[in-house]
Amino acid sequence: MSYNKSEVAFKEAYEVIPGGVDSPVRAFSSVGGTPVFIERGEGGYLVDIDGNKYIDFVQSWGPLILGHCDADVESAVIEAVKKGLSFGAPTLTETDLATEIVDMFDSIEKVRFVSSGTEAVMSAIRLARGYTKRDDFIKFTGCYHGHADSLLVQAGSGMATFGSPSSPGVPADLTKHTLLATYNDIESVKKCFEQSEGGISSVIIEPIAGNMGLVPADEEFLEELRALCDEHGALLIFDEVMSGFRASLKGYQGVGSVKPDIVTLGKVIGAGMPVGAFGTRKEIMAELSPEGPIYQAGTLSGNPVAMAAGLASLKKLKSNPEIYATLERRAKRLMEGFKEAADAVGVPMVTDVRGSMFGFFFSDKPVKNFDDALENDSELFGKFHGKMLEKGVYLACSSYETGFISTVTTDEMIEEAILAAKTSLQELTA
Ligand code: KE4
Repeated sequence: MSYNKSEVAFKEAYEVIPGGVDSPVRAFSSVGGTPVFIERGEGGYLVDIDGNKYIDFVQSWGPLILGHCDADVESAVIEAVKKGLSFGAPTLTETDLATEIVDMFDSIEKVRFVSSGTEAVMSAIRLARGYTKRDDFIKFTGCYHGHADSLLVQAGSGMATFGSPSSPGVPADLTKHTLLATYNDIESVKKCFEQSEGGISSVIIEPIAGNMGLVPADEEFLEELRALCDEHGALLIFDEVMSGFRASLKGYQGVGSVKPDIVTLGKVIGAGMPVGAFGTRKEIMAELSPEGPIYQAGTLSGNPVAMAAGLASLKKLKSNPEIYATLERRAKRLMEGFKEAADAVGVPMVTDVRGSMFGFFFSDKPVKNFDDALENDSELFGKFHGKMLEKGVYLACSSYETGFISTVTTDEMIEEAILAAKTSLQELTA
């Protein structure tokens, strides 16, 4: 494959955009090489500006569950565009999409739309703080919830559970109320509750973590988390920006039984357009402006074109819920094939699947938390990523991301990717 045009494009982009990209992970920093610049999507494929075609397992980091240029989503967007791009006033489509989400998520009675997952999480944290009148909240190392200041934290010093900024530009004052616990470790959560002087407003977790690789939480751990929140009067926030409509039609709640208080959503509900959302029961949402005192706003929140895209996408998924069984079967077949490829050359690999989400680590031990994930052979992952790209398979460009199957990822594409994995690993271990 030739990447000449992408190499030139990357240099040009670098002159006017930091790192040449508008979101850091896209720069291929952790896998090496030049990020390919995309010309267009075609169903389950991406085509780059050099004309190379790839089976797309990234799908814009989750949103494109129906694949690229889905006819129904496209016509809904075009119809909406012809009426205008934005009004800054209520539209019926917002109510329609909100109704779909309320119908699908038992724990959501009312929902507010925003323009990104970051905004959804930032607003949910504020809502929980305002509702409980407490400032501290708990997050888990390895979970990513967007780039709002109080969520950019890393483990503090020593035994302290209080986070310190993980990025320059984030004042310590803005992370001193963020406590860090270990995923799947309930004792670490209890410690946070004990160390919080003012009390915990919320515990936020990805119930199916997709930002340290795919690492689902143990059901028993989530049950204990629910009980702890109830005991202390803290709100449990499930960040389903990624897992919502990806693990099942109801996200985690379609495959697990623990009920959160607040849910954050994004990605699939915009079908590729900028949409985030957060929702919970009415008595909590009543605290949100303009009903209540907790402020939250957005010029393009509930944008009618984005709403039309999301509504068409959700309606299509809702009309065909059995598609999730097919998505999961294909994800399992892909991971089975990757595991066969690794076993054939004596390379350790662990894999996992939840609905249309899949993940694999070059590691010989089960991954239950971020420290486990960090033990994977990310150098081998980088080389594998490059080989697969050459063979026309577009995987997430980091060991700490999740892969996705779309409704237009066919069995043939799955087998093609498995063959590419086999030859790539043979070449890498020869
Ligand atoms: P956005 O602000 O990027 O729309 O959403 C933030 C977010 C919140 N919560 C979860 C569980 C998420 O996965 C995300 C964003 N996911 C990453 C992919 N791991 C977006 C890709 C990127 O940062 O470019």
